[in-house]
Amino acid sequence: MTAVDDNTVLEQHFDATIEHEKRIEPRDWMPDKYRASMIRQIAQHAHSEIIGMQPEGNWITRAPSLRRKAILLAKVQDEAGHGMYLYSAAETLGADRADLTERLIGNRQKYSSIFNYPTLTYADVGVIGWLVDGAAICNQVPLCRSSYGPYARAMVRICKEESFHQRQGYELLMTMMRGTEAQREMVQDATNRFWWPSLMMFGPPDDQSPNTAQSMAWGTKRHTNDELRQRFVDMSVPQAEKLGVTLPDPDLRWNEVRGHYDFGPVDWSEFAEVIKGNGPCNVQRVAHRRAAHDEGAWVREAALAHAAKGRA
Ligand code: BYC
Repeated sequence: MTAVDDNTVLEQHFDATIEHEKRIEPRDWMPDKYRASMIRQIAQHAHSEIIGMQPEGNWITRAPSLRRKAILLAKVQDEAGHGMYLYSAAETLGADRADLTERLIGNRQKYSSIFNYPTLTYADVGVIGWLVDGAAICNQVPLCRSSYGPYARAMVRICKEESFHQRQGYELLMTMMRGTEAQREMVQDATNRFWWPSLMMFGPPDDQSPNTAQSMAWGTKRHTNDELRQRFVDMSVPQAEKLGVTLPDPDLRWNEVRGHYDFGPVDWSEFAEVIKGNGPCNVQRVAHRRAAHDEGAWVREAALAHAAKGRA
């Protein structure tokens, strides 16, 4: 058999695996483009978890009570854990973790746009739990069925923890809404600031999403960006009503015919600016990550020296 025949057989086996909804595992042959796309998707997700520690971490030292501080510390640590599983999942594809970090701090790989917005009050911690973790769950639960095995399995645990995060955010907001007028205003203000950026988390509209069609064909994406955005809006409206906050969209209304909520236009020019690096906090987020990486150099050196000594 020639090399060309070999490749055809491998490709047919890969296609059949995808068609039968079976998993691709690290030892399996996969097309180079599938490998590259999975590294891209997993790295962007891992970077989001790591950069996502910053906006909430900003409030750890100023949490309003010991209980809230313990909860927030645990949540931020969970995000670090998610980042670690995801970098490990990327390594199963041959990616190098140090190289991925270099790409993040060199602005050569993306992380979620949502983390480029500032957290101005403690209500932001609650709204991030409610809306940002809520959007993440909406996006990531279907990814538990990703065709790439290690990513799908990592997603199961991550989604369980994200669900818990979402509940803690909602509980914090419920408590604030039962508090003073000033606290209710803080919750409304945080909702106003985070609503539209949360809708942007799902990515560009389907007709402007270069990766969706191929990722759906490979089973590395199970729904389109617009489908998931709609699902999130439908899920959030009753939650906002129960909470007693108004979502900042005058066009939001139930559409009997579609069986979904209609909503107003997302400002895609703002999204484009944020992913280009021009959001309110992009520079600060990457600089902070770069400084932490530099300051941790001695720890990496010590760990490597210890490992080398163990082998000697
Ligand atoms: N921000 O063709 P498209 C979390 C990029 S939650 C920045 O639609 P795709 C957390 C996209 O990467 C957030 N960039 O892409 C939650 C692509 O650029 P590249 C992380 C975005 O891959 C709470 C280009 O735009 N979750 O971590 O089909 C607390 C065109 O887009 C964004 C995940 O990453 C955005 N919002 O779909 C703590 C889940 N949207 O890569 C942490 C896994 C799009 O070609 N990822 N882009 O340079 C996914 O599901 C998909 O990758 C996306 C994008 C839905 C994000």
